[in-house]
Amino acid sequence: MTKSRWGRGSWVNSFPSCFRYANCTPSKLFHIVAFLLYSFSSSEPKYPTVVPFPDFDPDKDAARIETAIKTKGVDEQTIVDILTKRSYPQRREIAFAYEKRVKKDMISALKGALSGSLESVILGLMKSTAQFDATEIRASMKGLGTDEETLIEMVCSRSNDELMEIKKVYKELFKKDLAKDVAGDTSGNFAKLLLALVETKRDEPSSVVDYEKIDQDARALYEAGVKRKGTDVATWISIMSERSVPHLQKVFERYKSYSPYDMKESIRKEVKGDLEKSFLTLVECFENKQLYFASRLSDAMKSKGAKEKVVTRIMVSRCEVDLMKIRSEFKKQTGKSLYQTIAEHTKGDYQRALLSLCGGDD
Ligand SMILES: [Ca+2]
Repeated sequence: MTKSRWGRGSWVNSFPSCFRYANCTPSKLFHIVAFLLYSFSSSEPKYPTVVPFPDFDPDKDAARIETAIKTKGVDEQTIVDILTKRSYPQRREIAFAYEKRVKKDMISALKGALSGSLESVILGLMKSTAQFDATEIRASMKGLGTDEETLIEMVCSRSNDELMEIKKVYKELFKKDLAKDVAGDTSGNFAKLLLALVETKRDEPSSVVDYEKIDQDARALYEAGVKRKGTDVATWISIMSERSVPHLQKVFERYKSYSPYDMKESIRKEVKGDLEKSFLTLVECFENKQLYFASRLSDAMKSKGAKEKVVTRIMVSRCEVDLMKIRSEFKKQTGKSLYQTIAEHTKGDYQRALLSLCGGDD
């Protein structure tokens, strides 16, 4: 078998030579390679609002943050302006430069200098997306009781690739197994559904459309739910946790030729409580994930006193993933831009941070 032109070996070997002529410093080259590897590491295309800062100088940024933290009353603006406009790898480099310079951990220093919702945003940004997600999931289960709303959002909206990364990071950070923690904190069919998702058995999207399987799955979903007395939840769980997203989109279309109710209406009729919310979140995300996040943001900001936790979580976790697309869904859905809505419903340095992550008005 011949090795593909884009095989790992040839790619890595040929890469430096093509840049040797472009007057590339080793550090610049490192950034280019890191960025390319980062971009290729996920199968899903990215639509970030936070991108690498072009004239990046970690030492200069670290020095400005040091001064901002030392300033009487803390210069929050400078901290916000720097950290919301750097990519995650750049923020890590700033933290490294800061520690080299100040001989103190930058995250602890930020923790001491900031408070409230602003602190949550900035400390959230100092984690990678997977670390942030894992930490949010952990927090939703820690202590007495469970924050099911958060748990459902996190587990049901994340792709298979994201969940695989979250599981890995969860183990690294907390020395615990995500599946075991979910099993210990939930029960019944709700637990079974979340566990099936955490098992990450979803098929990769295929270039071949299998119409027979689409029809079979649509009929199976109907026969397990609307057609029979009670609900065969196990069948719903296995189809919704194992099939690829493009396949499921076609299944839900086909479903309408069997059932007088579409999939979401069927879910509302058949199941209740956290199980209902989980299935609805799944179907909404299969259909249009960015619209789901846009609606969550809109609801959270409409509610009195803005549910800052939800707003922070979505803005921080999606700004380097798909926030640009969420912005356009938000505008389509509500008629108002996300930027304007944030400006109306939040205030102070927290608002400044969110607007900066939002990246612009639409
Ligand atoms: Ca039924």
